Amino acid sequence: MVQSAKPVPPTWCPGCGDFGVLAAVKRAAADLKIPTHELVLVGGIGCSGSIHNFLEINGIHALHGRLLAQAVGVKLANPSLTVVAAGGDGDGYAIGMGHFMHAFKKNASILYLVMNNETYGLTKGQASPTSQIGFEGNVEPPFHSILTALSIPAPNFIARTFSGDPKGMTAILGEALRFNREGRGFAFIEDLSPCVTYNDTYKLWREKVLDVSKLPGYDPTDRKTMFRLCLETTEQGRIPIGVMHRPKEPGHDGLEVKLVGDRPGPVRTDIGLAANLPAYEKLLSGLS
Ligand SMILES: Cc1ncc(C[n+]2csc(CCOP(=O)(O)OP(=O)(O)O)c2C)c(N)n1
Ligand code: SF4
Ligand SMILES: [Mg+2]
Repeated sequence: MVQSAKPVPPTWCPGCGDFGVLAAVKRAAADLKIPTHELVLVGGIGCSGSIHNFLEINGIHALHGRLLAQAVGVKLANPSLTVVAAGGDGDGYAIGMGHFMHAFKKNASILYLVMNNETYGLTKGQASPTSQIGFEGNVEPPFHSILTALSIPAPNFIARTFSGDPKGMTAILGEALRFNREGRGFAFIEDLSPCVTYNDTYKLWREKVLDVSKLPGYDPTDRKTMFRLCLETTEQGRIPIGVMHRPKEPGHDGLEVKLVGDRPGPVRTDIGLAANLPAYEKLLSGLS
């Protein structure tokens, strides 16, 4: 019998924005009727990265900043799984930055969910790559994941959500998971998820978030327009949220399609001697 892992109660501080993400993942997966044992969540290192422990699914606690490599590996091994990588802004945009950039290019059909609280929550509130100038002595301008994502010319699904808007978040998460399950490639969602203990931004973010779909000229199939809208709203001191890129092309561009093709993936492949001996002998005869 195929089984999912048993969840434990969340260990997060009461009010942590990550609770909103947990609820949205549960709702979106239920709406899409994804069997729990077919949903795999690869968690990063950080408060956010423990999310898989609180869900009745199968999960892996990855190395810090290496969750994308592991999530892509799971998808390649068994393309029939729905795979979500979930972690923090420190995990994804500091130690994991190299993997972050290449994930858009590789375009495997997995969802990368970053819970951005503009701090290293688990290690007690130090500045992270998305921290504002002045936070805990930070002197660097914050990293903008959406502008970076939009600058990479690959047919990815790109969005930003806010834990203070659970309905909007659930809808976008559902769309991203559908995109993955149709084998259309990589989906990236940055959720603005306040850390109530070390950087309580709920009130500020509620005032600043701006749903880009309400702006004149909004067109998520047009990368240039969306880059301009995001840049302009950010320069005006607002925080753009919503779907930022929804590729026009219906194609199958995922990495597993390129590498695994029509085969079922190593997990479902017969690796026994009898099934593979003829191919092995053919290979050897070609070498003589
Ligand atoms: C290789 C390595 N370096 C550093 C750490 C220490 N460390 C644990 S979590 C973390 C950052 C957590 O911040 P973030 O990814 O934003 O997650 P959050 O706790 O805010 O959800 C760091 C630096 C580690 N566990 N492993
Ligand atoms: S320290 Fe911050 S990020 Fe971590 S559980 Fe508490 S509120 Fe959430
Ligand atoms: Mg963080």
